[in-house]
Amino acid sequence: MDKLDQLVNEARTAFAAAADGAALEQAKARFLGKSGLVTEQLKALGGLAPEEKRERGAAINRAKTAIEAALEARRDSLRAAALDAQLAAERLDVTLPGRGPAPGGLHPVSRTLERIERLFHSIGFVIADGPEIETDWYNFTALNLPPNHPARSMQDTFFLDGRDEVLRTHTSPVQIRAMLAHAERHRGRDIMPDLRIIAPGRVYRVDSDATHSPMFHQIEVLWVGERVSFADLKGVAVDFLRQFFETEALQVRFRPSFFPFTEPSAEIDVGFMGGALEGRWLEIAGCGMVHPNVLRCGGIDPERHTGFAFGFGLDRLAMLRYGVGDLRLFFEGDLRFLSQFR
Ligand code: 2U9
Repeated sequence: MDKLDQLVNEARTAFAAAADGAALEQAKARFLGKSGLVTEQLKALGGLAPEEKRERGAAINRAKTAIEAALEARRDSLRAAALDAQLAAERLDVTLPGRGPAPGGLHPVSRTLERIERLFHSIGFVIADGPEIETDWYNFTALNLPPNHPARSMQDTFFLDGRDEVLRTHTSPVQIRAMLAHAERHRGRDIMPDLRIIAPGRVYRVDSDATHSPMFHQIEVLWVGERVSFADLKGVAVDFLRQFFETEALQVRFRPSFFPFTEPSAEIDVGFMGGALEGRWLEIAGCGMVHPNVLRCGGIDPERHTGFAFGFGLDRLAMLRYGVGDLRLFFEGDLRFLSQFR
């Protein structure tokens, strides 16, 4: 075989062996580059006679054209292979159904709150709210916790730097505000209608573990009127708890306790008959008759009116209702947890 034919064959083989663009460009340099094999042939023309030089030159140019054609063909086939690979990798099944927006749902604590609000609304209670940043007076003093009173340390408080304000540690200040507004509305009249409110909302305490969060939700229930008694408190609380847990078989007990804002005071425990919690008493709420000092701070005459109050943690009720063991799950925003409540 002629030397030039051999060169063309070698180039074809080298181009075919190049697996990608970079390898192909290297092979090209070996044949067509400045010091490549074809250029070497052209340089060797110098020593030939004119007639021979023309013939040899034409033959080298034919060989060069053939090598260039082989190079272009290989470039095309590598480009086509790369495109095929990309198309295979990015393959789309356009017949698949679309993803669409994920359906949302109410947070389990919100669902529990809505349920409780409906229950109390059905027996004539109105929902009240107020600020989460409270003055020391509304959060403590008006609730029978004067400055330097030892019971103030029962609640670990977030104080606001350099101000006479705190993040409210309970929703009780809402009730003080509601009593003051109610008393003002009916001032000078012979009769003050009963005040029946529930105060749900966020409260804050320096506390954090599986059953305590620095922010949690409380609901407090208040009924003020003439001759409101502990028997009314028991009736409303027991009725509410049986409706909430959807069982008439729920046992409820009142254990004497102490709170500065109520006198007498009690803890409310519930006992389940049947189910996973059978045989256990769970502390569920605190309660009592509103302390006369507290009524007075709310503008209500304790000689004429009495009231009961009870308070409980909304998150704790939601945990019991949905069987959630760690309070922190409610506040982490993890959709794997939350989507179970849709
Ligand atoms: C006014 C007067 C009295 C509300 C009450 C409790 C007892 C109580 C806790 C239960 C669990 C708070 O969420 S918790 O940590 N609450 O023990 N709450 S009596 O008494 C009031 C409220 C407002 C004007």
